[in-house]
Amino acid sequence: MRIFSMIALLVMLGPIVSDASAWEECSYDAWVRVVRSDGSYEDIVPTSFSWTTADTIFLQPGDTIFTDGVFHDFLCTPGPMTCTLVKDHFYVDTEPISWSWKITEPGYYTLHSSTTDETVVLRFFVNSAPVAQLAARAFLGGPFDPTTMLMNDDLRALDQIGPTGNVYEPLHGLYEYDDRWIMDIAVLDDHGPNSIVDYVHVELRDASDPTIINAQAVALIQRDGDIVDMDGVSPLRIIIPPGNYHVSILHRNHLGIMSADAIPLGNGVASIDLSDPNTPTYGTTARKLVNGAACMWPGNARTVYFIQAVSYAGAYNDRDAILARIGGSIPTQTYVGVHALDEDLNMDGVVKYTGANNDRDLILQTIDGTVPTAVRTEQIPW
Ligand SMILES: [Ca+2]
Ligand SMILES: [Ca+2]
Ligand SMILES: [Ca+2]
Repeated sequence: MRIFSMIALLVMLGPIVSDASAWEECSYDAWVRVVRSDGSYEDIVPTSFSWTTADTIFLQPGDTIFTDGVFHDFLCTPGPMTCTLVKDHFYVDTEPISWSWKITEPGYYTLHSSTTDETVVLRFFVNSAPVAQLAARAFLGGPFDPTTMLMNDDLRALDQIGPTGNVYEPLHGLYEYDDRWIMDIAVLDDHGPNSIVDYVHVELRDASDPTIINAQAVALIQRDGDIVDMDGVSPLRIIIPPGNYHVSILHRNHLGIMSADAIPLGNGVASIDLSDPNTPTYGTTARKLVNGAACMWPGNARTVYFIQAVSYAGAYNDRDAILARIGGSIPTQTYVGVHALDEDLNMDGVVKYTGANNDRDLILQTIDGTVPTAVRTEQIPW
């Protein structure tokens, strides 16, 4: 959890105000407008310059606070906002001075106002960021072994997993890359069934309109299916206001899944086991049943933005991606990458088109084998 130190932004009124009427004038003239990244806004007018008055709002990067008033001086201390002077009217009390404050860290911001004899002070406090903890579980069908009921961790053992979560493009649109998604390399040591298999991508989606992605994070998945934070053991921490959310699990070469239900997040650790066939998922046959375990469908060797699918033939098919990776003409060729490769569908560290443990067969299994033109589409709403 990130806890920010208190930040104080001081707004000082002109030096000549020392009687009660001046405070009234100031409180009347001053306003604070919060403009959201989507362009919507709300005004927060301090109703009383007293420490008992506080407005608390959740702000994210992209949001901006504008202040306007008869203030004549500012002090901006380094913190989770950057400030920019928009319009400066030093020593002119009759016209407002405008500043904008760009939010650079998500969190609950509390505005307090107060006065001293000659100074109006507006202070923005940043509380600890609202962090939901999620203990989710899922299986990736490609590396899943039905005899051990664990996933293989060959990519980890072969040193093909890098220490940064920025290993692949976002699957469902843009996300802000975050320094949090870097791990200590010791996380990739052998931890038995808790060893790391790969990165996954977790989305929290809106309870009433699950096409809306409210928050997303990079996470790690252990051999036994636990989805954990960058320390390799803890429940995933996601910055989001408390509420109910659908949970989506995405992986770079599997079809993503989303919980059918919105689950409460924000108080304590929320759990959801999407490897349990009894936990309902959105859509139809969103997972592959293997020996009683519900696995994410493997075979997405080629990612096409937004609508993920596994196909064997036709435009952007996944089979051709494997063929191209091994050189394009000799099917018995194999390819061993330095880093994890999307075409390595069973995640054993080798891209293989034919023969034992080849990657191509997983595509056929996912599209049900008999009709090569069949396509399996990810069951996540758009
Ligand atoms: Ca575990
Ligand atoms: Ca595909
Ligand atoms: Ca492989």
